[in-house]
Amino acid sequence: MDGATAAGGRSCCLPSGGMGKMEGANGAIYATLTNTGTQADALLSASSDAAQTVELHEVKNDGGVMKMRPVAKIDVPAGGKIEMKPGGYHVMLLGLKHDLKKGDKVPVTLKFERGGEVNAEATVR
Ligand SMILES: [Cu+2]
Repeated sequence: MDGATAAGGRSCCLPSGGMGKMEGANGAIYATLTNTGTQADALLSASSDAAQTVELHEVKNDGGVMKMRPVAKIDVPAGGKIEMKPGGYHVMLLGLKHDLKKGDKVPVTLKFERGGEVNAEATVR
């Protein structure tokens, strides 16, 4: 895995400030998942000491309103890659235990169906 980055400190995966109560408590990690194998894999879950709860989320356009929702897994096709980005898939950090500043490193463990656990570090941008 490469290119893990995090945007912390606010409800960053919402397109606008619609959920003020979340501000300062949540963050999202945008990672690029690359599958160099010949069999499909899937990201099943993620965990991090930096937050109370970590979920896999996607953002869907629901009747013109962008909403994020948890997903059970994120499929990564054989030889393919998934680029998480604002407005798409992200690893949601709910209830950050510390304020995150730009440049801070957030450890995250990603658990894959085939690949097992992968430790990564996300840099707050
Ligand atoms: Cu989210």
